[in-house]
Amino acid sequence: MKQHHSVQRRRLLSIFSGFTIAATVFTVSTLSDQPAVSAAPLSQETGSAQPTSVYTEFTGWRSWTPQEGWAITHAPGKDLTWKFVDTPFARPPGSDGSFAGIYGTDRPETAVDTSLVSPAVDLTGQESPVIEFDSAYYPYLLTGGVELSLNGGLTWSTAWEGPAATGGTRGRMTVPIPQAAGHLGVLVRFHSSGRANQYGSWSIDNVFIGTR
Ligand SMILES: [Ca+2]
Repeated sequence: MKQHHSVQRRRLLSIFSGFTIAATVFTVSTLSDQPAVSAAPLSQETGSAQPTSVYTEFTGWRSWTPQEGWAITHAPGKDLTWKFVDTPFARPPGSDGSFAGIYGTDRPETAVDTSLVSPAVDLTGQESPVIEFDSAYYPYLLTGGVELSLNGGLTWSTAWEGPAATGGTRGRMTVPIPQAAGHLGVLVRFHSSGRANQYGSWSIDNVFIGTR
């Protein structure tokens, strides 16, 4: 078992060169809770096994344990991260059961730089893919955005930026991602940074990636 883990880690690190620290977090959290088959969703080698869409309701997910090929990453020293909860507080419209959230009340005045990263999606043959998600976004000192990677997590580009509206923004978001059309191994991450305070939070549920 030990030997198997080390093999998986080397493979992930090679995919994530330039992204070493976050890749280590990903590897540890994934391998401790997931079967090995879903520990390498980012590899181009396994492209034929990538789903052509992802739909995740986070049902039954708890605390800091992602499932189904999702991962949580955070920058060193910044330890307020995404977590999975089932609570009325900050629940997005359209959400039920568990959802994913970041809450400044958990660690006020903490610096934040965390992402909830999707499994790799095969968008070859798709001309008009989208990302959809239910969102309750109250930024205050936080910022939030949805980012795309077309190279296994080496670089990311912004697909959606959380609006700076006073009082927050709630509802189902639809984000066209024509820049990812035709690509294999597309990764989507929900990235939040900034500082936590008692008002800032971002919650998401019912994430879809693919073509409707
Ligand atoms: Ca849910």
